[in-house]
Amino acid sequence: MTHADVLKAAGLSADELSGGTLAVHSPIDGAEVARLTETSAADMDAIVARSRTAFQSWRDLPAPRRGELVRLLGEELRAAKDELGAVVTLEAGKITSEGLGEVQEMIDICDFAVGLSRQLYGLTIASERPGHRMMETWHPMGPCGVITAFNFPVAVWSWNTAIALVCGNPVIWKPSEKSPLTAMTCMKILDRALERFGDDAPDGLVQLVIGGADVGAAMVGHKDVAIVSATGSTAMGRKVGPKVAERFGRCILELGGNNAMIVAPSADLDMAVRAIVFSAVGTCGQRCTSLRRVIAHDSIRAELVERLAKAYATLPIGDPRAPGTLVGPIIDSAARDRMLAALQIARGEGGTVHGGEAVEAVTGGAYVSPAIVEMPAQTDIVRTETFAPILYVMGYTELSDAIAMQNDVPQGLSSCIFTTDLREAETFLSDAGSDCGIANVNIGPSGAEIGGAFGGEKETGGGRESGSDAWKGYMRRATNTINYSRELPLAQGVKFDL
Ligand code: UN1
Repeated sequence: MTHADVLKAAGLSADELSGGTLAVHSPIDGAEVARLTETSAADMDAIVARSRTAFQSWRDLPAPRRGELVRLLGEELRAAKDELGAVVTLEAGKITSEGLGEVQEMIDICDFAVGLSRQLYGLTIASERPGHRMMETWHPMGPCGVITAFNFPVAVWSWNTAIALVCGNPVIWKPSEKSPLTAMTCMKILDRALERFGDDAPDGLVQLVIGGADVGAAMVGHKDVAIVSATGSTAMGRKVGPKVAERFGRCILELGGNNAMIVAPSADLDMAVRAIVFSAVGTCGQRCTSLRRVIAHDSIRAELVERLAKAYATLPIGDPRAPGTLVGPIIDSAARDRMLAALQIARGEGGTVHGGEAVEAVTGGAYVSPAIVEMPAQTDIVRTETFAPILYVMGYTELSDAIAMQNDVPQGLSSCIFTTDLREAETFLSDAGSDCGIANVNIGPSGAEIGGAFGGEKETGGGRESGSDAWKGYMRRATNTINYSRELPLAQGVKFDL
C-alpha cells in the first residue's frame, strides 16, 4: 500500500491533509505525506472555553454512562485496528506487529476504564465523634490537557483519555508535531463512538490541537486546564512542570527513562538474551522503557556480550512494513545524528562499540544498526538518555553494587533483574532495591501491560498513568463529614460554648 492508500483507508481525506503549514513526513522513506493546518495559540482561549462548557454537562452524567462511551471507543478501535496500526507504522516507523500492539494497548485501556467507570471508589473513615460519618469522595476536575510523544502516538493518548473521560473530564489533545496523522485518525474513530453514544456527549468533549511548542505552551499555561498530563522528554517536562505548578494546576509527568537490566550469575541466559534484544532494539530503541543499560555479573558478562553480538548481527533492519523486519527506521536523521554523536562520546569515555552505524535500507529514511557498547564504568554518556538503540554493557561482582549502579542515574522509570535466585530477586524489589516506578524479575523493562500503574521517579517526573489507582490523578478528592446527631461535638475535644 502506498502512504496515500494507508491514509485514505484510515478515513483521512486529501483535503484535510493539504493546504497547511505543518509538513508531516514518514520516517520509512522521508516522504512528505501531509501539510496540515495548525492550531493557533491565539485560539486556545476558545478551545479551553469549549472544553469547560463540555465539562459542565459531562460531569453530570453518571460515571457508568461515561464508561459506555469508552466501551464504544474500544469497539471502534477493535474494528479499526489494522487501519490505525498502519498509520502508526507510517508515521512512527514501527514494525507492523508493534503498530498493532499499540492499538491493542488502546483497546486494553478502554476495557480497563470501562470497569473503572463502575468503581471510582471512595472510603468511609472512622469518625471520633458520635453520630458522625466521615467519607472520601472523588469528583471530576475539568479539562485535561494531554501531550503525547511521537513514539507512542496513540496508546498514550488513550491511557489518558479513556481514564479522563470516565473520571468526568473533557480532553484537549496536543500530539507531537511528528505524529498528528495518527491523532487525526484517532479522532475519527472516536467520532464514530460518539455518534453511537448519542446526545449525552457534549460538543468539544475531546478536542485536538495540532502544532508545535507554542500551542502546547498556551494549553499548559491556561488556568482553566485543570490537569496537564505530559509524556515526552525530561527537557519538555522541565518546561511544563513549573508552568503548571506556577498556577497550582495538576500535572502528570511521564518523562525520560534510562532503564537497566541486572543479569545475575544464575540468570537463564537464553531468556535474558531474548528479553534484551526485544527491549533494546524494539521500536528502534525509542520507547521510554527501552533497555539502555545491562549490568552483567562478571562471571557471565563475556558470554552474554558474545551472544548478544551474535543476535544483533542477524537483526533484520529495514522497511517496517515488510514481514520479518524487526528494526524499522529511527524517527528522523536528527535522531540518527544524536545516536552517532552519543556513540562517539562513548568511545571517548572508554567504550567499545559494536554496530551503531547508519544503514542504507529504504532511500530517504534514517536507518541504523543497533549498538552494543561495552563500557568500563557508568560514565556521563551512560547516564544520559539517548533516544536510540544504544545498549551500554557494564560489569559487577556484588549485587549491592549492581543495584547502586542501576539507581545511580537521574531517571527512574523501568528496571529489571534476571536471576533464578529468590534472595536476589526479592532484594531487587525491596525498599533497598530498584528505585524505579517499574521493577521486574525475569522480564525486560519495556512492554508493560495495562493494569499496572505506569510511570517513574526522579527525572521521569513521578506521574502514574494507565493502571492501578492512576485514575486518582484525574479526580479531586473531597473529605466529607456528616453529622446525623443532635449535638455539635468538636474534634480533638475542643470546647467552644457560647
Ligand atoms: C512510552 O514509551 O512512552 O511499556 C510508553 C511499554 C509500553 C508503553 C511505553 N507499554 O513499553
